[in-house]
Amino acid sequence: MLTQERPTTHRGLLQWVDEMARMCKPDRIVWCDGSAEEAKLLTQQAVADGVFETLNPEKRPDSYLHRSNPNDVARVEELTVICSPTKEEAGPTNNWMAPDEAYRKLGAIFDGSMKGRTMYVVPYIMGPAGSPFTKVGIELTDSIYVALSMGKMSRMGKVALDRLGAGGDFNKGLHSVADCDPKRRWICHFPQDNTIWSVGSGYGGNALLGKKCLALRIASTYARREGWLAEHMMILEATSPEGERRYVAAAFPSACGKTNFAMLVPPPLFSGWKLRTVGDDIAWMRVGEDGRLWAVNPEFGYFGVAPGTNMKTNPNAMRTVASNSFFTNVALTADGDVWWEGMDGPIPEDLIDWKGNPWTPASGEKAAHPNSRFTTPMSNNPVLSAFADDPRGVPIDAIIFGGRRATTVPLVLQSFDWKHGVYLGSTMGSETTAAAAGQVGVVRRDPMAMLPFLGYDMGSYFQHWLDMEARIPRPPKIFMVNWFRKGADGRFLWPGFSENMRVLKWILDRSAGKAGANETPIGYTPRESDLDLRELDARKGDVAEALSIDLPAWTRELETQADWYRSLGGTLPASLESRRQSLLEHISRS
Ligand code: GTP
Ligand code: SPV
Ligand code: MN
Repeated sequence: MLTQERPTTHRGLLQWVDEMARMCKPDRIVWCDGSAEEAKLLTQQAVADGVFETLNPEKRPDSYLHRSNPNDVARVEELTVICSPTKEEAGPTNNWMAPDEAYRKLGAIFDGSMKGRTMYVVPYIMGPAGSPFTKVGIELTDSIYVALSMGKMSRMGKVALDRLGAGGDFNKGLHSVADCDPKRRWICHFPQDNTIWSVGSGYGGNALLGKKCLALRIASTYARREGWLAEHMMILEATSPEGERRYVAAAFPSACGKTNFAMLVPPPLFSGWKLRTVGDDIAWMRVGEDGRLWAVNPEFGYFGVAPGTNMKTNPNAMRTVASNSFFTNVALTADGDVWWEGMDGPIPEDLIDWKGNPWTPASGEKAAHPNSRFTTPMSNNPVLSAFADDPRGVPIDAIIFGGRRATTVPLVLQSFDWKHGVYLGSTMGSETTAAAAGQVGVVRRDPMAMLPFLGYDMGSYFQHWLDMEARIPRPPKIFMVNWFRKGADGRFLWPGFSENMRVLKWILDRSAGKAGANETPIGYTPRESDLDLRELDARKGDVAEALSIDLPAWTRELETQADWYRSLGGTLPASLESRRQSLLEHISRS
């Protein structure tokens, strides 16, 4: 219920809310309790305010369209800052600002930014209720869209205040859309204060502070200190026809296939397999008493890429967003439903594009923004794992790194050992996507898919990964995949999506010491005969090309990795650079 009563006796929380309200000067303060009645009232308010457009209740029950400011459609990496006490702690891959300067600079923008608006106090937990993994956050926001989205994406409201109690520690998140001016937009993280200040954007990872800001940037600093891992990884459960249940965690950069992989539907040949989603974006992993690495998904919902999602590529996502979902920057059909590029069927007539203008295919622009997204609770997912909410998490058998690489990187590669796996993750490259503002399609290093999400120095992060080996008596095996390799004519060599099951099966078999492989200078790859390729619809020669290792191309790849490693400065673990050199020598001898 909307109430002016303050539903907590936590003095630190009450004082902080008062202090932030004195700065931002909202007209009203509303404490969110996360109840269904509250969500209903806030949604009605959002519709009345024009923040949401109600979709056709027959086609898309309980669902709403949101159009963001056209200048505010993706994460902004240049404006994302780690405000640790020293620049060295943020490291060479992060933007850094001195903490007092950042508080001053953003404070000036926050000052009076909520005049005439409501400040929502949004308590939430990241992680299952009752889990030792779980962290509490409070987000103060003047965006009703953000408050409602946090209700879908996290366990929000009373559950968090209950967990916090009268004196527990919590992440202090302050968010205001302010005037949504890109020149006054900043996403600042203060790991030493467990604080996030985000201003000038209402979009996804910039504004839903539990997600990338807390669960990755801030959590990664805790993870390093406390000996665990906070990673940009999906978590997938796979039960074989024999009933063996196994788990993989996969780190692919933004818009490179995590949600799709997390909801994979096996092809008919593998119909005896049961695949279930644990998480689609973030994994927190700790060493369990049994010596294995256990993972939880700290989120409660999915903020997924809409374009390209259809009944063939990701039927489970289509079913997940069939109702009770928000859609941001997609197109609107004449009968009040949503549409995006790549959806099933013919292009509907009389579409309204993501900016709210009439659209036809002749207009030469996309109807849905390439980074348009759905927001939906995981409880909608028809293939949700029974363990998605388990406070203990799930034990990981294989870690998979993957990027979007048109050339060089084979369909799948197994590392020789943990250290080599860390090397593969640390040198991962991927073509940039629409998930972040800036140029799309240029290859950049995105180690462990964490370049935009690490809260501290990159070299120290690699050392932390290396150090984890000694802490995990029964470590997962480490693999690398690339669904995106292209032939000379520019088409994908591997059909991807449900066919990725064939690669997953090899990965699971290898992790169990079963399937065969070819030992190459850069790692183990399957021969065609090691993969189950029966009934695969692929052009002759394509799979062999997707699997192939082009040693001259790998020589160039390893040589360019030298610049990347050099750019990381003195904290780069020496063993990684020597690994790179020995791999180069290995290639030249072979
Ligand atoms: P974020 O939410 O930004 O972290 O993205 P994500 O990693 O979850 O990516 P997602 O699964 O949403 O996929 C992004 C894009 O990649 C979509 O357009 C998909 O259609 C496409 N994609 C996913 N899997 C495959 C695949 O196996 N092959 C090909 N060719 N495309 C894929
Ligand atoms: C990503 O960019 O990796 C996302 C979307 O998952 S956002 O929440 O905007 O970060
Ligand atoms: Mn992501």
